[in-house]
Amino acid sequence: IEASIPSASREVWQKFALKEFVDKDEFQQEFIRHVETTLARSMYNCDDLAAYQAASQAIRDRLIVAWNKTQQKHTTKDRKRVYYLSLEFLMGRAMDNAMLNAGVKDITKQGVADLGFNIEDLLEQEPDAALGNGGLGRLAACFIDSIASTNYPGWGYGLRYQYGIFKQRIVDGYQVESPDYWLTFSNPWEIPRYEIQIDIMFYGYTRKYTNDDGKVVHVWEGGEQVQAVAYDVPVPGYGTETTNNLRLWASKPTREFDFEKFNAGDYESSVRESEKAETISAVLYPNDNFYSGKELRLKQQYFWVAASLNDIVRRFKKTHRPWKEFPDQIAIQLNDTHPTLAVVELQRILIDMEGVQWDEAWNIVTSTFGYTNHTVLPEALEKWPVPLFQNLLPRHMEIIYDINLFFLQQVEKMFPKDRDLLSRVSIIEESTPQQVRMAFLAIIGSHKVNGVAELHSELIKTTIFKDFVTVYGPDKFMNVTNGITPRRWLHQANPKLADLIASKVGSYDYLKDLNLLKKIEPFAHDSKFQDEWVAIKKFNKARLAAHIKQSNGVDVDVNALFDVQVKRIHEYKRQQMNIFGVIHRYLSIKAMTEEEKKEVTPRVCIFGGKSAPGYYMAKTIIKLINAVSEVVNADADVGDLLKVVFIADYNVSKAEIIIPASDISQHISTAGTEASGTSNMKFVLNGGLILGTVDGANIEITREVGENNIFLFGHLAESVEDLRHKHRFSDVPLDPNLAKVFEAIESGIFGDHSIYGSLISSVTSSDYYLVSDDFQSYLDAQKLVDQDFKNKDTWTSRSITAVANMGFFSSDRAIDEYAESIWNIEPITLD
Ligand code: GL4
Repeated sequence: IEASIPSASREVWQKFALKEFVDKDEFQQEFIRHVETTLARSMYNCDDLAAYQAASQAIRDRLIVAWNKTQQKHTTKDRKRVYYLSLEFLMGRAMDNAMLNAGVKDITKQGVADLGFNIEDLLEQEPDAALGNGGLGRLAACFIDSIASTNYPGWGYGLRYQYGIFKQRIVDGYQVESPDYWLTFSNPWEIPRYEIQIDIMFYGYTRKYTNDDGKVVHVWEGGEQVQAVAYDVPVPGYGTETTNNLRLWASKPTREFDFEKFNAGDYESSVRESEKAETISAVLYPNDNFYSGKELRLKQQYFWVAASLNDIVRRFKKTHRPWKEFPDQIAIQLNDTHPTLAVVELQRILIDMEGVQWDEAWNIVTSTFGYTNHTVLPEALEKWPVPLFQNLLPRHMEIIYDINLFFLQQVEKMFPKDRDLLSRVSIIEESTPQQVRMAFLAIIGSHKVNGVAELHSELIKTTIFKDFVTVYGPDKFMNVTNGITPRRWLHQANPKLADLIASKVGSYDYLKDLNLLKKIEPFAHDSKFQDEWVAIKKFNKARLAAHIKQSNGVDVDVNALFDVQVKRIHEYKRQQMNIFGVIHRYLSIKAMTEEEKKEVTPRVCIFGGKSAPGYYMAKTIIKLINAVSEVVNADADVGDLLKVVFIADYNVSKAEIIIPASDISQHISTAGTEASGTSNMKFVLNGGLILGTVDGANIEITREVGENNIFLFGHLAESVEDLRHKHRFSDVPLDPNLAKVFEAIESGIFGDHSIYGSLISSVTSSDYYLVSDDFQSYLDAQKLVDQDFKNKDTWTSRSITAVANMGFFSSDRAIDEYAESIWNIEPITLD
């Protein structure tokens, strides 16, 4: 929109330009203004919810001022930007993060206190923005925090789901889902951009004709139309003015109403048709590491990708640069294969709409995109049936056939007559029906492909993408180990520990340069420092204990070892092994004399996590955990020696309470299955030690913190295939301790054992996840944990040493690596 104010009038604008509040008085003035005008309330009817809303409005206004400055600066600097395309942004709450990053928490806290409110109560009013499933979505949230905090010009693009990940309740031990309608009280953290509306088309047909210049022109027309409306969420960097943008798209009916139907007197159905448009962005698919080929999901993907690219291209065209400079101005990162259609959409825009020649266009496309792979699990790899694809996106299907043809010609030239290779690398899988392999399309359409931890990046080169290493050589494939933002996962979640660390580092600079944590290592054996460290852990455990009391009605002893496994429930993550281990512990305690019991390290085993609604085995695991919990917690023979708790509805806000309270956390996936894991990093950063397998980022954590400060067990990734092969051809030799656990379950002590039949037989018949193979090694590692926890001083020094060496796992480091080796962008500082 060209609506710039003439210079003569600008003085008035500048005179009254909004400023960010800098002290308590200014905050309070803004707060009251919002109570009285935005909310139309007063001091006579301002409850916590209203106070939360007014405070967030005040803080939001402040962010918008910084946001405007940032966007103006980035536009005038006119340098290369990155766009992070992710179908999931698991943001959690915004208010505390905004205050801390903008450095106004103390002002706000005091400000609301004077007005009769407690900041903690206000923070509790905010619903989580839960627009993601698990690690992949939370990684995107950490990454945009880091992009802003390190002053890179970058935007996130996602979908504004009206329903985030479902809410989980436990009824009779089972998971029950209910919708997460998070926008009930409106969302103060978003700015609707009703003026940014983009038409998106589906279905229809294609045709081609030869124009006056003799050129063949392809057109796509006649389909269903919907509109994309932008909602902007400001993303404030920590300790910097840089405030970037997260643009989320919502679907709306087009203004093009079906007048034909309307005039024919069918008013109702013409309205109904247009209302269907809204369902596109209505709900997040609740699967993690699992592909389910629903047409609406593909519609979501295209809707979001087409809106985002239209926006990016429109911005580029305003600079009047030639197309070949597109990749000098723009980098686009594909968070998994979900946005892979962007490759095809950009090629379509260039060749069909902008008249760029195929080869030049394809060069631009591949120089623009980078693709991050987040899983090797076969059931997670996206493949769309050609008939479905063709029907929804006919022109894109044609372009994919062409991309594939040119690619296969190139392969054929390099490896003549290798028909097998051609069929293995083809974007089209020759099954019935044929399928579009999205990961292959993403590789072919990008200049770099990365995995998310060292082992995972090696595995993609030697397994699922092996043939592409043959074709492109190894340099196209690289590793960028994941990271986490220390702002949310230390400063916000564990303020007392953050303060203690700052007292030794000398400042809070370590929150921007996490390697400075090294400075606390000399205090690992300092008894005063240790005492403070332990007191903070105890405080955090008490905070969690209070939560557990409130939600589960269970009393837990803060002196017990808190053993935590919180993450999506999945067979590959092996919560079943954990609960089998808990049963083994329970049986052992039951068999002890009173004298022997005195030697036991008391434990609280804490579980949390959601199962995909259709994942039967994961739901059975949740039921077993709850069944065991009921029996164990009520058993007077056991008392405080063992408690088992399943915390319902695990989400970002609960993670902020749970993670700082752990002594041990479990990251026990079958080796080679967990691409990285990121909660492992969060737990260690908060002074918890890990019990884990040699998998994902556990390996690099071990390298950084030292083998003495982590409990590793289990078979290595390299032996997994052999073991699975053996299981296929002979009986699984059942671990004797596991056999006892199964006997106990089958005896009915945890209720109707028939419920767990399939869970047990998955181990006894094929044991794909090697639960039995790893069980003894797991129990041994647990025994070591029990012993070591008794030696408090050593435990504490290990905890301090581990934290001191976690600098590498800042998402700032990960973002610097992406910026340098994939995006080729540089930071822009505001002044
Ligand atoms: C995941 C991986 O499972 C997880 O290990 C990784 O940490 C995360 C972010 O890279 O991505 N892949 C999928 S799919 N969901 C995930 O959480």
